[in-house]
Amino acid sequence: MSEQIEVVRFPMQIGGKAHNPCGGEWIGSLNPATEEVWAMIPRAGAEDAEMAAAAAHEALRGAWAKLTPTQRGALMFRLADLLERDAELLAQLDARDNGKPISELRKQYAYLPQHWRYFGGLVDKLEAQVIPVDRNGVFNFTRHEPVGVVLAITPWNSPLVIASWKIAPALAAGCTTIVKPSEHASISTLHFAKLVAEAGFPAGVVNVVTGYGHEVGEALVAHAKVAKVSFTGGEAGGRAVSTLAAKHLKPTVMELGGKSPVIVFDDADLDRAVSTVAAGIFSSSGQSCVAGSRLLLQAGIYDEFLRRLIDRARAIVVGDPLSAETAMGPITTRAQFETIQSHLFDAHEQGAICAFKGDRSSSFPTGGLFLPPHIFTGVTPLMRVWREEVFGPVLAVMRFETEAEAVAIANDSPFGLAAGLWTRDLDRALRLHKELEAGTVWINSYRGVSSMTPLGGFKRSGFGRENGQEAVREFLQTKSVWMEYQ
Ligand code: TXE
Repeated sequence: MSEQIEVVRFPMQIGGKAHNPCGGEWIGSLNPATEEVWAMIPRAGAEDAEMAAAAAHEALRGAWAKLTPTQRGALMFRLADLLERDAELLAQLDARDNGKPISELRKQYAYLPQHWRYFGGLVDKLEAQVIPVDRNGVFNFTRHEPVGVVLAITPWNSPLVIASWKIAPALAAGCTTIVKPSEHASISTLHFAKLVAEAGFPAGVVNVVTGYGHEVGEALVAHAKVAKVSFTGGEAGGRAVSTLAAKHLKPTVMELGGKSPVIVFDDADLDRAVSTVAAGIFSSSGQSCVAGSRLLLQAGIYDEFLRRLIDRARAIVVGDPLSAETAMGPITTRAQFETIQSHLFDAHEQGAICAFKGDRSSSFPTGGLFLPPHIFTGVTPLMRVWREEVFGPVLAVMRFETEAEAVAIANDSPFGLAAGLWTRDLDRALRLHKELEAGTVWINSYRGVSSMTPLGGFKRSGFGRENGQEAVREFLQTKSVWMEYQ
């Protein structure tokens, strides 16, 4: 803690200006690789929330609405250029703030400008309808209007990417925004807010307010000027936010994680499947909403697949997130680290067999929130490691015999975010993708995400969609206009 004197303070951005917390309090942001404070973020409260809501609301009917859609799109393109310019800086910030490996961050930030260009390109293509209503002398048409001020509440695992999944379509719809990033990883979003100002967006279009969920987060959710909330995070936070939003009759988009199954049939391309299954669970140290954390192997390939998967997992370098060779960095927060430890403890207690436990790179100094990859076999359907989201590098494996059995096991979960399917049999792929209860199904692939196609959950994984044109529709409301003539 003595290091705090050295660390940089990152102000919020409200109404186009740098803004320090009204209450004067700051939160230390920890580098999970060292568990030392490396930066300070504002601990915002109700007064800051009020200022952000006022700024966003003023811009909604004011400067933002006065621009033509094409002009709004042009600003989003300019922002994309700045994101391209600062991609390496943003990757470096996140690597320190949430511990994601730099190699993975560089890929994310190389793609992010394209995301902004996709939504910037949609702004002036939101066409509405002329409806031939069943009356004479009536001209009826629809308009798509922005829902209002959108609050984006984001988690720590991919802070700016997930914020962009929410803000870019909201801006494309003509909304203004307030982002409340996770208190554990706010820095890249705070830097992003500076780029928004540099791009020339009118003041108040994007505001970033940092602090704790139960403090400023709740103040923002309840605020009368906030029209809709888009949330990504855990089930407890999601339930608190959607309950509060419901109390104020506010709609929400919820992305709440999962326990996604990956089914590998005997006829699968094992080389591709093994490396993709490993990346699907161990990338980001398993701290990914779509992590493929339940592996179902058909009996004929079970032993061989497991052997190859263990070889693959053994080759994963766990260590310094800033090293280009690192494939797995630390767990982002101590609370999450301890949650994962409790899952590991319960897995052993409930009789699962730890078929593999990896090791961290010997070149990395001790300390930090590092956890190696774990693979459990001998898992049964009621075990916690099979049912609950671990959000860590922990894979649970089960054997199956038939197609019907695989689908039944896969669907026996309260979650429904994603599912993977490995087979060379086209008939089977076409049959089964419909059976799987998941918002995304990857066939002979896993974890592909694009700005252009919707992402979201079935069942308790959430509701509403991010990405694709559906994401813009989340932030539009339709007006029906009637004109009579003689
Ligand atoms: O997330 P939280 P946590 C899962 C994962 C993990 C668990 C908890 O299983 O173990 O969630 O993680 C804000 N009002 N995922 O506790 O609390 C909070 O400040 C307003 C899945 O870190 O859900 C942060 O900005 N805001 C996941 C955001 O919600 C509130 C990604 C997410 O934090 C709030 C991360 C409140 N009452 C964790 N409570 C995914 N879906 O990808 C919290 N927040």
